[in-house]
Amino acid sequence: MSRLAELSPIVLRGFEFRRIALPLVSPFRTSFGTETDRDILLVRALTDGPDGWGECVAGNDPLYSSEYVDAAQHVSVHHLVSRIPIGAPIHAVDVARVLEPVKDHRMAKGAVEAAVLDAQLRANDVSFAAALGAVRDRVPSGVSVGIMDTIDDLVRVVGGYLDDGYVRIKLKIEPGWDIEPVGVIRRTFGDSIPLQVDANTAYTRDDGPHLARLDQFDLLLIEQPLPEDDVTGHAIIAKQVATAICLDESIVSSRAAVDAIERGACRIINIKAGRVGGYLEAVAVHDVCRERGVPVWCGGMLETGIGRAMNLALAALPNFTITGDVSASERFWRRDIVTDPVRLANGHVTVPAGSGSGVIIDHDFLDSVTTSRVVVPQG
Ligand code: SMG
Ligand code: MG
Repeated sequence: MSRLAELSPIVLRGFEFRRIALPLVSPFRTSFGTETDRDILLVRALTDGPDGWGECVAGNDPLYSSEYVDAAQHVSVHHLVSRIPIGAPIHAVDVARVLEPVKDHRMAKGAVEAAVLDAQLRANDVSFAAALGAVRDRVPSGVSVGIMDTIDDLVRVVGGYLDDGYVRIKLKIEPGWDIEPVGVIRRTFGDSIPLQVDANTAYTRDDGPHLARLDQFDLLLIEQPLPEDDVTGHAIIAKQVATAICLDESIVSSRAAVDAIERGACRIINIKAGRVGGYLEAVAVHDVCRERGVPVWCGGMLETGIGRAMNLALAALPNFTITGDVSASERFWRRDIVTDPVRLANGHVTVPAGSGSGVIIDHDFLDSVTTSRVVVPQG
């Protein structure tokens, strides 16, 4: 049972927007581009009690979706936080409604809501997991593997993650990097490895017969083969391939989830809080999927320890029955901005149990990677 309704409100003094620069341990290549460094927007909800922290998952460039980090900060500073009452009692469950008149910008809204929710949960000494309705204290950990220069590189990298203990492998695919690499991984590591692929919208409605060639590899799912606005196209592809279609980019709200399910566009849904406008809407997506018998899993957006901790709370909800992209911090970062980064143990990661997101910010390191800071309203 979720404990959101029982929380006492908090009073905000304002927000801090902080940008940090963090290099990835290795380049991450998808069908839309290669990332080597992240420019991350963090939102801090300032209170007279504990502050709250939210992480915006918008990328450096508008390639995964139309959102990108400069735009997220601009809309947050100029259009979002001015709508949130300062100096008066507020409840995190009201944030989404207050921000609703602003169209889209879900990653920005999600980060603002997460910061307020974290502050409110810390003030109430309630964990994200308890607030969202988690039913597990650890979850199995899957890893997402980028497109490589060579198949030998891919075999080496996947082998390393399996040695680390990851219990599920997701391979990024694109036209020209699909049937062959997936086949080699299946043959090299055997039939028992849980394996899935993610196209990040790289295919077209004509590619059904080609994608059906992946059926021979007994994949858990094919994630987002077509553009995000082509729900009907996914329903067409779903009839041509035996492997389950899973949607990521297309699912921007619980309403979009219901629509995609009812139109037969997917049998599985990837939930990312940032993509749907926050953790509370993410729970709503979870609930509509659960009511319709559609299993979900928790996606990742290369988060630091802040977003990673909140994702783990979400991934512990009952309908998260498929292993998610909830990897250890060291998958992406040499050093995290929290004192106790997510670690892998026996293929699982632990759901934080402390107040709020449960993380403690490593302020010295955070300050050392900070590239800018803005406080609103200016005091
Ligand atoms: O955080 O483990 C992670 C990354 C998982 O592959 C991942 N995310 O479409 O699902 C996805 C991608 C988006 C990454 S944006 C560069
Ligand atoms: Mg995806």
